[in-house]
Amino acid sequence: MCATCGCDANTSTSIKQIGETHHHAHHHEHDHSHSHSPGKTIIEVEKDVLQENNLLAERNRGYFDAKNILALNLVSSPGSGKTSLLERTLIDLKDRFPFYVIEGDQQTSRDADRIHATGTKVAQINTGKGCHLDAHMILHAVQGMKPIENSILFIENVGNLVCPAMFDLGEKERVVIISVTEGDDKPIKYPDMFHTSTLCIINKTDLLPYVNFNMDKAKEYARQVNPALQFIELSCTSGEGLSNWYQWLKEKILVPENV
Ligand SMILES: Nc1nc2c(ncn2[C@@H]2O[C@H](COP(=O)(O)OP(=O)(O)O)[C@@H](O)[C@H]2O)c(=O)[nH]1
Ligand SMILES: [Mg+2]
Repeated sequence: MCATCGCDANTSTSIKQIGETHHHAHHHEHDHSHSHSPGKTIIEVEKDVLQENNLLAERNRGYFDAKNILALNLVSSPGSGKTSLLERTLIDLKDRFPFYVIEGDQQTSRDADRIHATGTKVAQINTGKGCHLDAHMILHAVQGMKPIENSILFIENVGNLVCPAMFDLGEKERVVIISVTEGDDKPIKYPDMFHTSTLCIINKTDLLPYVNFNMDKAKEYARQVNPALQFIELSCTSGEGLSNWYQWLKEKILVPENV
């Protein structure tokens, strides 16, 4: 039981490498010693869970750095377009760079199937009742996936603007995606996610004429919680703005490009 957010991530997770016959179901429990005096227990368990996660995240980061793997953690609410962005990116850039994807959802391998269809190696993590990925899950998924050196690993987190903000996965950068149908006030309602991200992608700009979304206001709210946050407006459907995302990505990728 993950007491940090009350979800059941650590006892109900399964990891599946898509496109391989071997399925690895992973279940583990964390043992936390803590005091049961009133008002104290939750704080201590939360500290334990996050401390343990942070240690594993640093281990992942060391592994990624040593192998020059650019790990990006994509976070958003459900439906803002994380998988759509990955599909477009992989189709457009897969011949130039080696990509890997880890998909996180509570149930199903629907997103992993979409990624697999682009010809990209992908693992699906199902968190069961859990509402976020953690560093331990990434460690196991990467061990099964064995990404090569000088590659890019996209991690699509569980759709949720709250809990994934607390769990460092060992990524190099966190990319938060919002879509114009969600309302421009999300950055101040869910500040932690925007505070811990480097880049904010504002997706579905093709729908701007039909929805009440003030672009300047959304950015202003986001800058209130993170003055250094960068923005890219795009539409996965029309393709508008995708070149800016590819440019951002290429500046992060310290890997020779196959041209
Ligand atoms: N109109 C429009 N729809 C989009 C865009 N990007 C994604 N969608 C749609 O939004 C829905 C959710 O997208 P998906 O990629 O599954 O979101 P995820 O849950 O964040 O991975 C799907 O029906 C997509 O076709 C976009 O730029 N414009
Ligand atoms: Mg998705």
